[in-house]
Amino acid sequence: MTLSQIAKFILESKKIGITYHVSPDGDAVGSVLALFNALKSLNKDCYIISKDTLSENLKFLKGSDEITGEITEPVDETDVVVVLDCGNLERVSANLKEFTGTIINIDHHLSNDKYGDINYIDSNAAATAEIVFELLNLMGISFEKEDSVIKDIGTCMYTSIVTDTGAYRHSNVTERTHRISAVLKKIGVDNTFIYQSLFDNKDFSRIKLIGKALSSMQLILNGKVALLEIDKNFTADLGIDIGDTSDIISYGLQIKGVEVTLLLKEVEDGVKASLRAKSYVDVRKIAEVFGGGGHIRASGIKIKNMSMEEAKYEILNEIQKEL
Ligand SMILES: [Mn+2]
Repeated sequence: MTLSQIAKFILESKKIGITYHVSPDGDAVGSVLALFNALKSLNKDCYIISKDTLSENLKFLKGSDEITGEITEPVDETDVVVVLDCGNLERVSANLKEFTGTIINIDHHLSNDKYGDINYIDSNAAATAEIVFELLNLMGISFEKEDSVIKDIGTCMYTSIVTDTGAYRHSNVTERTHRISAVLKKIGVDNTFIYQSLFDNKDFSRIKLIGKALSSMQLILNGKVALLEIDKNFTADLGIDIGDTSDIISYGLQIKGVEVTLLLKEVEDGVKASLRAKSYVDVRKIAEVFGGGGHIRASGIKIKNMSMEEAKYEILNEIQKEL
């Protein structure tokens, strides 16, 4: 189905659930809230499904108070569920097992499983919000005039783009990314406010935690790999959960000569690994060896029933092959 047909299909639906991937990041949340606010402005019956609650730094987005973590499956009479920014069914932040309506899967992950009844995957999009921007245009939402509704929708999408491009520094940025950003800037979206809300808004304890993580960082494989290991006891003395680690892992790539950063986090039933590459290693390929996925320069893995030591050995072995 073309995006234009998908736009029409959504507009012809009666009750629309919208969801994203578990542990939603700025792209997931921004994309979902952009679509939610847009459909509301068109007087459509829609709502957000989310097993997750939101991190504090995303609560400035319009509609974020709708995300309570309490609606975890489609409500009665829902005919369509739109899943945004999620590569596979296991990672959807909604229980869709009993759902008999239509699942629309809109995403930009190259490793997307095409689990929807309708799938629209554009891996050239730096953020899922780039696809949502086109979808909303096709729904007749105008980004010409500056009003508060359209500015709120734009703020959601700009947040998505800033998040997934590392504030425009990653190689996924295209001419389209800047063109959409320019349109959003023109309708009054406040880029400084968004950046500061997202990144310059941390608790002091978070900075201390980053410091602790960085002080244990190691450089290995001839200085090409930065390794961060976070075991279960890591935050015990700080009394806080480590949560999302994307801010921590990005430090590894700031080091001269480093190509890959590997962050290992010990969890209840195994190990979570995050990988980032600077310029040539395909970390999505490495993640797929272990059943994970993501993007070429940013990917993730969840390995069950494996110790940190084993996971480290296995993943570093794969990284070494690509260096
Ligand atoms: Mn994304």
